[in-house]
Amino acid sequence: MALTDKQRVPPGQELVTDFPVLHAGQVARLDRATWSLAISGLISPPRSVTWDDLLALPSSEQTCDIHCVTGWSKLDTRWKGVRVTQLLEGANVLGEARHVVIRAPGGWTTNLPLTYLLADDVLVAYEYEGLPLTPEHGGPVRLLVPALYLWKSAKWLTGIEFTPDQRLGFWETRGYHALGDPWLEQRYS
Ligand SMILES: Nc1nc2c(c(=O)[nH]1)N[C@H]1C(S)=C(S)[C@@H](COP(=O)(O)O)O[C@H]1N2
Ligand SMILES: [Mo]
Repeated sequence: MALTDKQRVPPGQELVTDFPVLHAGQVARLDRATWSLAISGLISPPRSVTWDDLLALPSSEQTCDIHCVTGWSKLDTRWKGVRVTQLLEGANVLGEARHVVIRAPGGWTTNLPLTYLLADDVLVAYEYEGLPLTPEHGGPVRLLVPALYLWKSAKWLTGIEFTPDQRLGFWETRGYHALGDPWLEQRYS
């Protein structure tokens, strides 16, 4: 049975119809021609994925709900990109890998348990609502992790590092929850 809109909104959240822009610091202006995504750490082989590499991979479209820790949720957002599982196909994530550090420019990071990164709905996204992702929303390429608060969905994605241990990221070291499940209202630690 389909959920009602109300059932799709986690506790303490309000629906919005606009798309707020939120981040620490300045909007990063990354050029597709020079952008690359470093896949490193406990993975064999490590790789650098260019814009052309990414476009050459099978793409996926996905509609999902997003939830920001500041209290807004947005239903039925439509994205296109490459599933992380697709991106990592053929690579060998080493047995000791349990967590990942997600990197963006300026030293910004966020952390995820490996299992959350490898979920089916996690996308390396480059289109939003049928248009190239704007710099304000993380273009050319951002991570999309629908199961967690939106701060885990790194804008201007430049790195995924596989680690044995949890390494708290930018917001997580500033008091945000290490995991950030909106259904459990894991806002702060
Ligand atoms: N690189 C980077 N990504 C980031 C952030 C940031 O500060 N830097 N902020 C996060 C936060 S707190 C939120 S709520 C979402 C907002 O995404 P939006 O601006 O597309 O709504 O981006 C996340 N991704
Ligand atoms: Mo946020």
